[in-house]
Amino acid sequence: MMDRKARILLIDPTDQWITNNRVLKHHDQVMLPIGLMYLSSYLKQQMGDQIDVKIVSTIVDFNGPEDLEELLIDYAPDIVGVRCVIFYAEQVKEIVATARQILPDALIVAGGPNVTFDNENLQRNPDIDILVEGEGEEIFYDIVSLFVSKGKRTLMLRLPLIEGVMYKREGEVVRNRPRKVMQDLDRLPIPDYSAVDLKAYQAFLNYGYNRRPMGILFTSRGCPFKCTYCHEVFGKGFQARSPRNVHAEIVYLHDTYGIKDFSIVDDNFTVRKHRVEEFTDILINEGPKVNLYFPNGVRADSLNDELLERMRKAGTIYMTYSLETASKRLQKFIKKHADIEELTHIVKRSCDLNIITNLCIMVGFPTETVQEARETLEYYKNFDKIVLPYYFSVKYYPGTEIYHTAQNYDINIVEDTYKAPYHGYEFQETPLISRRDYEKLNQWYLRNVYLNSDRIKNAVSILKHHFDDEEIKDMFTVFFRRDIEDLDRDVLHATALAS
Ligand code: B12
Ligand code: SF4
Repeated sequence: MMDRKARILLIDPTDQWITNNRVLKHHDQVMLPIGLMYLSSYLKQQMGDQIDVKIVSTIVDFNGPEDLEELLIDYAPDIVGVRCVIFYAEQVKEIVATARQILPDALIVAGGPNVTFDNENLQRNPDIDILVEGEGEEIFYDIVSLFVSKGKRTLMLRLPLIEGVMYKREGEVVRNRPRKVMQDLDRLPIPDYSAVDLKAYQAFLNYGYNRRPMGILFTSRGCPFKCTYCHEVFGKGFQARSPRNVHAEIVYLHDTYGIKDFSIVDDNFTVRKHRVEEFTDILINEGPKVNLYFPNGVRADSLNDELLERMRKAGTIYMTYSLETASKRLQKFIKKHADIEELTHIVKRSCDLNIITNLCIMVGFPTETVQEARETLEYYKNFDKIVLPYYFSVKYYPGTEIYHTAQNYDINIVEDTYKAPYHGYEFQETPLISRRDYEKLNQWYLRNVYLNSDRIKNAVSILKHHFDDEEIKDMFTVFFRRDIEDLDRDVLHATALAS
């Protein structure tokens, strides 16, 4: 048993993602590290004052590697926990190596989506003691409580008894049985907002591209659909928190921190209509008055006019729909099975309700032809009020079905393409769509969709319902990757000239 509080440092590697530009660094989008905040609140609920937790996000809290070194020396954590997303694999490697060098005896644990899909992590990062797969709360608690009560040596010896971990034994990676996903999510405490500095996050753009303090809500885990390009961080079931439980979180964050803007980042929020109805009813009837954002792809075919209007009434101002492809053949092939007509209707309705409406499409699926890709891009002609007409290249992430079946379609996966941002130009070539084809499609899209002056004019007028001019300028600084000083001159007039 330790005779003082155990110090736990949790790190979210989040270097620049969108802007990739030091001058525009503060126009990068950063989300609160909600996964780590869940770990912290769960540990505090179970262990009370036996522990002290610090959470840092590298882009927010560090200006360079020396800041990490200083923190490791000053705080001297007993346990260092790192979240791994594939994009930051190199950053994770550096963080872990630095931690081991400065703190040779610390326990180093890694978790997060990339661990779940890439168990070579341990071979590549020998300084990691334990990898945690999938949901982390219960597993991390088992690890920390054993560490605190019995010390690192005993913990390492008892690892075979802990479900959901990977570790090395005599040079070999051992992967224990995975842990079952949590069924009753209502018993999870509210993520630990006391462990982060909300003000520091406001120096960056939040998940709605503004600088308001933003609460992040994860109201369900898992998704029952089987889209071939998608992950399975929380399994193929659907575990949902009750609407009352989610409402209590909103009230708490609103009353305690004055948060009025909330992003719901579930994989599939609308899968159970009655849950959405109950949740929106509670918010409409009991308040508080808040703005709801859905920045992840929502399936439009799980909505209808009535439900959408109810969501609007409950405060929804920002909706992102996921279509991915306008080809019915590919919808079937990628197992998305989205109803394209229904989506077209809901997206238009959403714009007419003055909701900031975004749509996601992707190009580069196995078997997709250039003609099909072009038809998907031309699908954007159905709309003239979309604020963010996203256009991504398909990323073949480890752990997904398209990754495992790529060789059946003669696709040689290039690691650099799936480690790149969705909106970068790194394209995974297929035998049917070359990089050159992709560049041409991209040019067509930029000219006809992204820089279309009518669309932008309409988008700005919808944005003005919810944001002030400064906030809209911030958004367009990201969209155009250059400083926007004057909305009329630098956005409306500039796009009119381009088209
Ligand atoms: C919101 C979101 C974003 C947001 C916020 C980014 C962020 N920091 O997460 C934005 C839009 C910025 C984003 C961007 C990207 N994202 Co994203 N994103 C998500 C999404 C939908 C939710 C993330 C989330 O908050 N989950 C909720 C919390 C509770 O879960 P969690 O963080 O995973 O934490 C739990 C466990 O993983 C574990 N855990 C996590 N860390 C640790 C650490 C330790 C020590 C332990 C013990 C446990 C542990 O315990 C936590 C509690 O249970 C996920 C999908 C998903 N369902 O998770 C994709 C996801 C994480 N994103 C993904 C990707 C690829 C990206 C991008 C790299 C895309 C790109 N190519 O540009 C960028 C990266 C940029 C960035 N800054 O991170 C992939 C990751 C795949 C992988 N193998 O790494 C996912 C899984 C989706 C997918 N396509 O498959 N994303
Ligand atoms: S893409 Fe969306 S609907 Fe498809 S499996 Fe992933 S989360 Fe579910």
